[in-house]
Amino acid sequence: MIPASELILRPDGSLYHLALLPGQVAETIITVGDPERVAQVSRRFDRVELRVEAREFVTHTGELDGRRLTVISTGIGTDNIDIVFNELDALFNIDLARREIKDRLTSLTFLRLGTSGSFQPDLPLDSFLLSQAALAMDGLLPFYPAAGADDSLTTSLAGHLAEQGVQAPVPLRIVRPQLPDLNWAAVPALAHGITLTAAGFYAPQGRSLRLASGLDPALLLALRSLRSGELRITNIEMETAGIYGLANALGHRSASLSALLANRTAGTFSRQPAATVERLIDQGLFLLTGHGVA
Ligand code: R1P
Ligand code: URA
Repeated sequence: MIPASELILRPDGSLYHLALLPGQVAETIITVGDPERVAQVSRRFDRVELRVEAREFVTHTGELDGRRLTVISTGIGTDNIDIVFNELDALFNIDLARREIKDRLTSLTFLRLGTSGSFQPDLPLDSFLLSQAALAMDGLLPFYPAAGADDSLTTSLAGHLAEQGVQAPVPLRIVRPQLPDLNWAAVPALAHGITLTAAGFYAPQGRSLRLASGLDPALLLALRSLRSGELRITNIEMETAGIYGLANALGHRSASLSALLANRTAGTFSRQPAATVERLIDQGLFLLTGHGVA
């Protein structure tokens, strides 16, 4: 039996942070960072059956073209991914009344629709990218031994950094997800790559405003020049490694689709971020349901 201090429930039996009850969430879940993006997604549903809001976690469940979908905001960062993924998994795979892990586990499908900064000069602003893998530079995954790592990619990264004579500020590992079986080829000009997940937006991504970033520019250059077959580090954001690691550990499928709003090599930012995010939502829903145009 899982004690009350570990699996915390509200008086109505819902989960402590997400305020959700079993049955309220679909097996296909879209995660977004920005709570306002939840309604932007669910506005496209044919009907919405549930709206719940708790802190930065806004959840809408509904249906589009006969497919039940949930969209939930995680807020920013992998610390929130820890909460969202554990509590969503508990909704399906723990008997909350008996506080016991169920015998039959449900495998969920996650699709992150988020924004990101391009890490390579040839990836244009306002284009879309599928994360084939994620490089964790945040700090969550060491707490989850079951998150695993892609040993070959992680070893080639370590070798590359050693060759360049640079060191990372935290231990680095690359995780590869079980991608959902979706028709990725239908998304026009979709780039693929390894997504770097950082512990913050400013110094941890190499940005300096009034405070100089302690991220070694030589490390950034070395990360940018890593090549492993077709793969390279393409973009930087704040959730994907947590999503991929926790989804793997819990037995779920996950994919992270990013709109590249900043180009960190050119120092530029999208002139149409809102329109680009709307297009990203259309693409995500097209992938999951076939609804709309790619
Ligand atoms: C930073 O501005 C936020 O934007 C990105 C980052 O991962 C971080 O959460 O994603 P979202 O647009 O989904 O929030
Ligand atoms: N989100 C990030 O985390 N970084 C960027 O540069 C853009 C969006």
